[in-house]
Amino acid sequence: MAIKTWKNYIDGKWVAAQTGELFENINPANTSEVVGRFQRSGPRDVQKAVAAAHKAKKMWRETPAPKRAEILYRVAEIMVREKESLARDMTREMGKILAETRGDVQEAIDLTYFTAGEGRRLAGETVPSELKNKFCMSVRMPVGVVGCITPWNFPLAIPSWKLIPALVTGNTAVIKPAEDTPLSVVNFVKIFEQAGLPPGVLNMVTGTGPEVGWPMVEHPQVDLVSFTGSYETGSLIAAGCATHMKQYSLEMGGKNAIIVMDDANLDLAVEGILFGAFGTTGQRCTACSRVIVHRKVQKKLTDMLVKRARALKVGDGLNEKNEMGPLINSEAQAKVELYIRIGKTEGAKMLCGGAAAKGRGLSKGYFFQPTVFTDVSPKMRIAQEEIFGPVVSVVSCKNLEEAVDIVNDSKYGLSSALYTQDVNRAFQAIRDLDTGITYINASTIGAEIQLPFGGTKGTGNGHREAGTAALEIFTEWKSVYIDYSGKLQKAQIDH
Ligand code: UN1
Repeated sequence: MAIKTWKNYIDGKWVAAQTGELFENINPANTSEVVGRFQRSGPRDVQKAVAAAHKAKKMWRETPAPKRAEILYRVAEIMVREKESLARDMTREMGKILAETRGDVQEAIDLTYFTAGEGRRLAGETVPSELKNKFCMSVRMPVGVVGCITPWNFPLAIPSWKLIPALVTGNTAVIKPAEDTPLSVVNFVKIFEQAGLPPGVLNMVTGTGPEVGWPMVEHPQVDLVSFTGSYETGSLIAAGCATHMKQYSLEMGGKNAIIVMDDANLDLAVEGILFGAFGTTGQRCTACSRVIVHRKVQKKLTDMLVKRARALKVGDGLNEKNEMGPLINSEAQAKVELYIRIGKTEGAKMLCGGAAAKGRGLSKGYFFQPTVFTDVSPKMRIAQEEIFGPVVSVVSCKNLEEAVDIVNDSKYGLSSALYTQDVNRAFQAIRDLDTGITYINASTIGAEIQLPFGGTKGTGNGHREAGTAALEIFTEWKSVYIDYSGKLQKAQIDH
């Protein structure tokens, strides 16, 4: 099959990068397959895209929000129709199994239907004035041009978390997809085009962080940068945005934990740990990478877990029989291998996994065995640092208070979970776990789009995506005072 070359999307046209350079998108399950060629763009392409977004700003913010939303509803409808091919392209470019890529597309569909509803809400407040014959209200205004920098682990869902609320609230946007998953964003952009989004409202520039992402951060006409990715890149972006005094929202790492108490339904807990630790090959910001288990049930739980982890079918995500796909690329594999060595050196006990997965059909991909470490102490690096691979560390605890302290002893605060039958303990944990998301008797993953998504501490900068919380990122409040008294009235001073 001929390898396709994809272009950038600027001002409603598909255009080649000014650099004249391309990069290849490789299937991580079969590295001899090139999924497509994409523009390796540079700062001049970013300039063109931002200029188009800037030019479209006035027209788009003056388009009534319900009309903007109508286009987005069409986007959702097209995604419903194309769900299967979107999922297949996604599995080819990033490896997660089809069940999960279908879920990723579904998350984008749900988010789009839900958030497009804001077109007829976008509620502000009306409040009384302290003065006679004066009317007060607040309304939401767009921020301007939004620069979106998106990751490869949720190639469609996360771009939708940014683009849909940005566009329904009247912003225009430039998106830079992760180098590992540009095809899913190209597919998304084609859907916006088909749905009738006017030129310039959404622009896409593919390429690397330093060559495309950074020029977006530095560009004076980008008013807001919305980023999901690593803590290290996030702090660079924060510093860049601070220097240029622009707004930013960051969604970064996690070191998410599942607590299993001695009264827990262990079968259910094991299901949750498997889904959390090995779903998406552990490459989610919400992945379960620590299990904090009550010492009374530690042996039983780890035995059950290891048995199931060993039995997981690793392989190409396009084959529906497989339960876990490959890692994203060779750097990811090297990083996971490094943490396996670190865990061993630190004295943790590896119960299964720890190496590349071998076997029929696995030689050409970045497949890795599901790995379980036990006898992990909370301060070990494997219990503190984000690994982003199929590795879970089991730490024992003597009671819930200690478990909560261990969970909270982390620079991140994205997601946490507790398995218990005791409603009192559950509520205590909900109060005390310092994370943006807490699950009771469910895994650390499985966020729904109508609720805020994000975390505390090093996971973000205080913002939340999805739900109605996303509006706080993508709009500016404007307070409006209408004085119909016919005279000069002074607040406070007239008191
Ligand atoms: C992420 O981990 O990067 O709850 C996003 C979940 C998904 C979203 C995760 N719905 O795991």
